[in-house]
Amino acid sequence: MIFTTSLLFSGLPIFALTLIVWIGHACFKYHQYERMRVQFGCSPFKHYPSWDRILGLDYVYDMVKAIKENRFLEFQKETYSASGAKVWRANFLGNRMIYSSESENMKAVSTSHGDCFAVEPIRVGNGAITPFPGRGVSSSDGAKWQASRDLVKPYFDRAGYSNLQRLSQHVDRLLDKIPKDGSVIDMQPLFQRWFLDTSTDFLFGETVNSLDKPENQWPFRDMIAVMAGLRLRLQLSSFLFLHRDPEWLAACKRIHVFLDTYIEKAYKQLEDEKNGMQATYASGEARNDFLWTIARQVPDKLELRTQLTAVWIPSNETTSILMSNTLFALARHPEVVQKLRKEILKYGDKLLTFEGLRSIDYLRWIINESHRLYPVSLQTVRACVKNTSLPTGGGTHGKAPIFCAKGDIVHCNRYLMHRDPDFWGSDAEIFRPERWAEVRPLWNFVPFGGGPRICPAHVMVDTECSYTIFRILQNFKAIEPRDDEPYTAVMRVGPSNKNGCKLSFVPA
Ligand code: HEM
Ligand SMILES: *[C@@H]1O[C@H](CO)[C@@H](O)[C@H](O)[C@H]1NC(C)=O
Ligand SMILES: *[C@@H]1O[C@H](CO)[C@@H](O)[C@H](O)[C@H]1NC(C)=O
Ligand SMILES: *[C@H]1O[C@H](CO)[C@@H](O)[C@H](O)[C@H]1NC(C)=O
Repeated sequence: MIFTTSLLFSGLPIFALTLIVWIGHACFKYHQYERMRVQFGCSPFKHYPSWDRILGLDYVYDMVKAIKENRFLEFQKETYSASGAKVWRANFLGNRMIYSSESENMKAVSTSHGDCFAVEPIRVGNGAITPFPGRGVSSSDGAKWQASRDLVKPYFDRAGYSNLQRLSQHVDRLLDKIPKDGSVIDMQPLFQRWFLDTSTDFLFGETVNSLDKPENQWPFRDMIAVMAGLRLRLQLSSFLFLHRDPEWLAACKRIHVFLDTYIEKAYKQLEDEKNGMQATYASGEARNDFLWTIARQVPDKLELRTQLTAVWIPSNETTSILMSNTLFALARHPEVVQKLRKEILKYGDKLLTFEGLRSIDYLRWIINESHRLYPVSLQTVRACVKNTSLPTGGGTHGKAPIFCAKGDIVHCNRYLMHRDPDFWGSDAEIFRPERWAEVRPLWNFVPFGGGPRICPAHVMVDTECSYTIFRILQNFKAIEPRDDEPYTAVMRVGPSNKNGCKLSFVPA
């Protein structure tokens, strides 16, 4: 007892000294921050009303709780209304986080102020996605990013317009799996298998055909583990070193082995090509998949695997979720289905082409409306790498420029922007494709981001989605919802519906 008390007393001065130094340091940093803010001509802006302003533990706790309870989207809404602003900041484990649902800030981060922001510090710098993808197009900045972007761009520019022929066989298989007797089917897992099949076909030149052979779904299950791990790792940010996850590493390893099989085959075919043997698919058609397009420019196997994963990772849980959400909404709006079916029947049996699909306005409105209400990617997140300002969010009216310091992490929230009644009107929460007849939202609607880092797959995604919806409604005249649950987002890397998409179909 005497021992501990004396220890306590002898420890006290050191504790007090540490505290004083620490408080002094915090004051100094605050002072510097304020000085820079004024220098940049910026106004103060709101702080999230948390009681722990040092580590933000109450905020962290609330966020983790919301994710666990599948209330992350509601949490986003609540935090914005709690701070009473469209732009605010919070302390998250010692990092200053800026949250914005203003389109002007989204635009600045993505375009004009782009060089003040980076993704590497949040995706690679802290080890969040190493040992997974290394530095490819979605995880690098500067010259490395530009080189990777140049490497992958030509494929996507072409694929958006030209893959319908190959897409059709996957959609045929999907249509086969939809019951014709009206029995209930959950479309979400079916779309996931469909997407795994199309994306392995387009990216690696060979489909895993999981629609016919569900046991081939394992990369999909490993990817779920990888993505779920990733989300946690991204959230943990600077505390990542505390987190060890052998399961996650094992899933990463299996995915690597999976990719290496394709890579080795591509290298082998490149060798054969030198000897005059053209690389073809089983059908006899010349190879033109993503891997094949980039393999000849990337002779290093590790680098090639990195470039592949950096494209494969952001593709995960995207197109499939977009399609599932679209059908979820369609099933609940029979009048929209009937109107769309009229357009589809009007198109008739003509060969379905990219231009043909683009000519059906109502189909495009529906897909935009689905992107708007259920954005597959919730936010654009960037680390600030150079002191700068953002155009709006400060001052008494929340419209003055705000200061963004090096090290701050900016979150531009798409979900709230897409449902902002100030822009979309009082029916912002309602699925109403007709609104696209008038509205021209520019930066208020950015499902794929914008500027130089816009999703390179955006044309391909919308083509695949319109094609598939077209084919489904060509074959079925009505879609009925078969569960009463509301859309409940569960978070992996993006949100997907916890209850899936249970429907029944009426054949045409
Ligand atoms: C519904 C489908 C999809 C949506 C909504 C979507 C959305 C996005 C968004 C918002 C970004 C970030 C843009 C930014 O940081 O400003 C992005 C980046 C990216 N997406 Fe997609 N995406 C989808 C599907 C895909 C698919 C299928 C692929 C690949 C096959 C893909 C590949 C990429 C890549 C490689 C990047 C990184 C680009 C860069 O940093 O330069 N995406 N996507
Ligand atoms: C950036 O702003 C911080 C204040 O947050 C300041 O301490 C630092 O000196 C500034 N850096 C530059 C290069 O001006
Ligand atoms: C759908 O949204 C995109 C932006 O992603 C826009 O360019 C396009 O005009 C919209 N389509 C229609 C038919 O309004
Ligand atoms: C990726 O993993 C997700 C689960 O998060 C799964 O739904 C999807 O099929 C996978 N897709 C690809 C192309 O790997």
